[in-house]
Amino acid sequence: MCGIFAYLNYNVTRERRYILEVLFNGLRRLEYRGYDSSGVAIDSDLTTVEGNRMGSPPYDAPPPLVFRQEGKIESLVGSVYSEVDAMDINLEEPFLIHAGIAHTRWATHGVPSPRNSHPQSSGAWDEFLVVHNGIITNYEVLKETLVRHGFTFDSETDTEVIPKLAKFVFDKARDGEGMVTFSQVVKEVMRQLEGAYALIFKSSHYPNELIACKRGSTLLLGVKELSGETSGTLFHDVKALTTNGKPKELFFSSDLCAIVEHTKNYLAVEDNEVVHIKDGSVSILKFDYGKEKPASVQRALSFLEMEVEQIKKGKYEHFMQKEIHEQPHSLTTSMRGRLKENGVNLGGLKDHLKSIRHSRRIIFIGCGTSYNAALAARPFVEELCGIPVTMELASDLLDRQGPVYREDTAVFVSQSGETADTLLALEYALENGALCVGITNTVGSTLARKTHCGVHINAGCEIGVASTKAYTSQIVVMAMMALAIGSDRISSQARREAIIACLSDLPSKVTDVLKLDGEMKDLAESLIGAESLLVFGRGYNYATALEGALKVKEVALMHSEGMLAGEMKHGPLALVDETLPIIVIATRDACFSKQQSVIQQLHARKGRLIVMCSKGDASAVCPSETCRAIEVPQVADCLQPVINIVPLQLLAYHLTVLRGYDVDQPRNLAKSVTTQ
Ligand code: UD2
Ligand code: GLU
Ligand code: MG
Repeated sequence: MCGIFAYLNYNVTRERRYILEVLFNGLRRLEYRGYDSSGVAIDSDLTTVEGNRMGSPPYDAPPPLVFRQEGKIESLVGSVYSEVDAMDINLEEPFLIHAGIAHTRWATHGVPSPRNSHPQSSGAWDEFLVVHNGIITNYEVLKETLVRHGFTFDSETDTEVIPKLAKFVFDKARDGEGMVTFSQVVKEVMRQLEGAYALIFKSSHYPNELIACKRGSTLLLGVKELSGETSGTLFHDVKALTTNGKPKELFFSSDLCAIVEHTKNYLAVEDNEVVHIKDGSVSILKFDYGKEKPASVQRALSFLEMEVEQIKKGKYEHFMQKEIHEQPHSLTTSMRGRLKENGVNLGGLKDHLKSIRHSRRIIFIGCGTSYNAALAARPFVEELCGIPVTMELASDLLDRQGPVYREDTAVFVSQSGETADTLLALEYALENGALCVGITNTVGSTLARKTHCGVHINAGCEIGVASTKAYTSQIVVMAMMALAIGSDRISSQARREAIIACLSDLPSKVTDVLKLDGEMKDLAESLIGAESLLVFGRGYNYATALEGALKVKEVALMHSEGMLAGEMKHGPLALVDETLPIIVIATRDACFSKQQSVIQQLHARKGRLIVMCSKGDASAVCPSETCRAIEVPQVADCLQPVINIVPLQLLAYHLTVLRGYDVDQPRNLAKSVTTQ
């Protein structure tokens, strides 16, 4: 949901057109997260502006150009170029230094409209502009105060109080002492704000400067040095980037996907830090609101291990399709360097294994697909670790305020690491003293930072809103986690070795199952008109049933339910007739014969059956000619969910395309659900 992108070039000449394109491209990279409107702000020059506005600005620097639009980014791009043309603004004008900001909005306060889009403004002349991700919870009180001081509000957003507050603070300080720095203004603004947010400020009182700060939401700084000298250095001090006049480009974004094509050197801004870019140098002040004086902090840049190809579609039509087909590769990278012949090595957990083994219970906490991945992991975690595992949907745990104890290990699963409900549950578990472990795909995410320890799944950037490769990598990472926790149990050594052998072979087995693509397209064609779809699974594949049904629901916009086959007779059987398609997962494992009996019972009630079975089993499991079979390669029972989900992902994908819906950005859904 929602995104921030900012671009500052320092001592390197960039034309206005180039700057705009960098900003637009940044927004395009954020598009997959979901949004409903967008906007940008860049600099003008006095001559162009005076021709178009009355009066003169209350300061020397020219006011910025602000463009906001509802709908897709391309509609913003189109309107910017036509407005620029109408205003006779020179797109070839060069800037040796320039600070531009951009935003994709996911409306929380006020309908999607140009007026409510960001950048939000301090008022006439746009002295302060702000782009914001998140929610300001005390905006009503702040608004009342500002209105009393003569401010008038143009939008319905919570955000608008921020630039207005900045102007208020600025005016007051200037009337008093005369001088106030940009970071002092923002520090004072931040002191007043409550809620979760990431912010970028641009101001014509501080030309060519940017300020970024955050609390809760994610914000990253990318640094690209253009003088060959320091390139190739993976880590350097931000301080080293100060004072020298070397040409560089700086980027802020809420998402590494928007930064990776420019630079791999980045820094994750932390809560209560105010990051100030001035004269091309970066300084960071950290506020401890108990104390008066902020402390200046030194931080090292991290090196991003992500390839640019990951954010492009390549030969595929859609990101979801690409990500499904990428799974042999993403699973390989998830396991890289972590599998040993007779054990696993998870750098992020090794110092905590002892405490986890001593915990009384493991609680898996997640939402949506991540919850399903944890559910797929539950049986083998229980088996290999001998610790009871309970499952929690994050929102439900919070609603109930369910008991969490110091003796618990709480494992939080989230692809983005920013899922609001999961993060709130994390806070709750931390307060209750549990050991908190994260499983996430996003380095630098809030989840990765706030958990005591964890494992990055390293599946690569996932752009399709419907999670596919992250799901299979999450399961594989949790399998490795179970192997690591259970590694002190001598009795299960042989079982662990068999699972490890199977893990190394898993990517090639996924390559095999992907060959079902054509068959799944064919199956999708036969289901286009269906109103509903049921998926029955049990044991290791209960999660597969839930996740398969979720995929169909999410992208193909078809009603679909995953069900525990053991519950069939307690209700769902009433739905069965000749028209309702039912997928039964009956691959070989300890539940196989029970699933055979489920198939028989559904057949007896003339159910429209589709059976997923192990290779070679089709004729044995299909009770009639009309029953379709999906034959999949067989792997170790506990890893079978990684294989079995793939045909269902393909089915959901093809159903969506055939039904004519948007695969990568399904209706009403966002990639990272960053609000409650
Ligand atoms: C780390 C490096 C990897 C490579 C490798 C070499 C990072 C991000 N990873 O991978 O690039 O150099 O070492 O051995 O630099 N963590 C949490 N919560 C989470 C996820 C992770 O606290 O939700 C912590 C984890 O406990 C560890 C750190 O983050 O301290 C990195 O985790 P990882 O899984 O990337 O660790 P590793 O050793 O595989
Ligand atoms: N709460 C703000 C608004 O509704 C920001 C939403 C966002 O994160 O995009 O404008
Ligand atoms: Mg999801």
